[in-house]
Amino acid sequence: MFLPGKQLFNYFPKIYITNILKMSTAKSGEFVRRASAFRNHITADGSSGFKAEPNRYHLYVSLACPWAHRTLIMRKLKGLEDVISYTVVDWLIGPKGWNFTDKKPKCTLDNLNNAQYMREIYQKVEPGYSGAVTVPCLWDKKTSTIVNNESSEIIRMFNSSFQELCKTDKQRKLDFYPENLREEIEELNSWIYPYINNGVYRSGFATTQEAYDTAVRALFVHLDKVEEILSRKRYLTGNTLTEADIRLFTTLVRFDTVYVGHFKCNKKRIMDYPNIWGYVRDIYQMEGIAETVDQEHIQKHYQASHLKINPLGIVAIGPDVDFNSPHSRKDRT
Ligand SMILES: N[C@@H](CCC(=O)N[C@@H](CS)C(=O)NCC(=O)O)C(=O)O
Repeated sequence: MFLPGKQLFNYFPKIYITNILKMSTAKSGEFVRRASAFRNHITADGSSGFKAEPNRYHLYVSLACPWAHRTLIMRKLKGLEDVISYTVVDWLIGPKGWNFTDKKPKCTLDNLNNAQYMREIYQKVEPGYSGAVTVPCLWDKKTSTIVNNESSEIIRMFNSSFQELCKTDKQRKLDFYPENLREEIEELNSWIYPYINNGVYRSGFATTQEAYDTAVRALFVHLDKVEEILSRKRYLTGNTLTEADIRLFTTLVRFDTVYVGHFKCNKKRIMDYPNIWGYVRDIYQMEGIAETVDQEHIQKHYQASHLKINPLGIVAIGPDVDFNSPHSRKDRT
């Protein structure tokens, strides 16, 4: 069955495609991501109104989502598993957006707010809220509000505001945004975010050939740039992992299994870049990382939820990617 243009809209209930359409507003067919609405900060001393305290904050995440994945990785690396709890949404975005279920592996009901849909949580905080209902979403159990729903800010808070609460001394000392590398990290983020992290979405959600061509070409120009950097360094800034690597990793680990096919990012696979491919396995095999990666949620979410670009919602079988295969990057500086 082929359902072009209007027919597609008639065949599938409109609601299924509103999430994507809401984000894709530019006339040129270019995908535009909406800004996150909640931007408060947790601080160690509580001067912001949100003090870093054990068992006070809760994350709502999707295991499929690369932005939410960043927060789970930072939580793990900093040893905050007993400090920050989390709930995993259904991997399928249905008619009313993210929902909760306990009928699918690793998905959980919302035992905190007893919501059926994620949007209820946003609307509880802001009645009539009509902005983007996204994950990750950092919830404050003490004041019953959303602290922040912007992953780049949540990972910075986890990195530096919870120092007294990290599980081990070693984890407390880990700094993924160190003073001496900040300028370099910001420079990396400034092109990795638009051209790679968001670039895969800009390719996949483009609604004109021109918008797709522009996005996908820029994506591969910048992957080439990453490949060159990683031919010289173990991680993006040298021999230590930083937030720039965490932010890039969550896109790379989804690339061959989903973005190549579903988002038409198929000029090359990550496996075709020797240095990037080694780097992905290097990070994947670090302690605690593999358990944050769920390819079932990743593959099913994208392909079954984005019916505008995959109208029948059929989830592709592969490919088989062995993230545990040996890499030889340990001796790099
Ligand atoms: N800027 C946000 C983006 C988060 C985001 O877009 N999350 C997606 C999942 S990958 C989402 O929740 N989308 C919900 C929807 O499209 O309705 C961040 O980095 O935290």
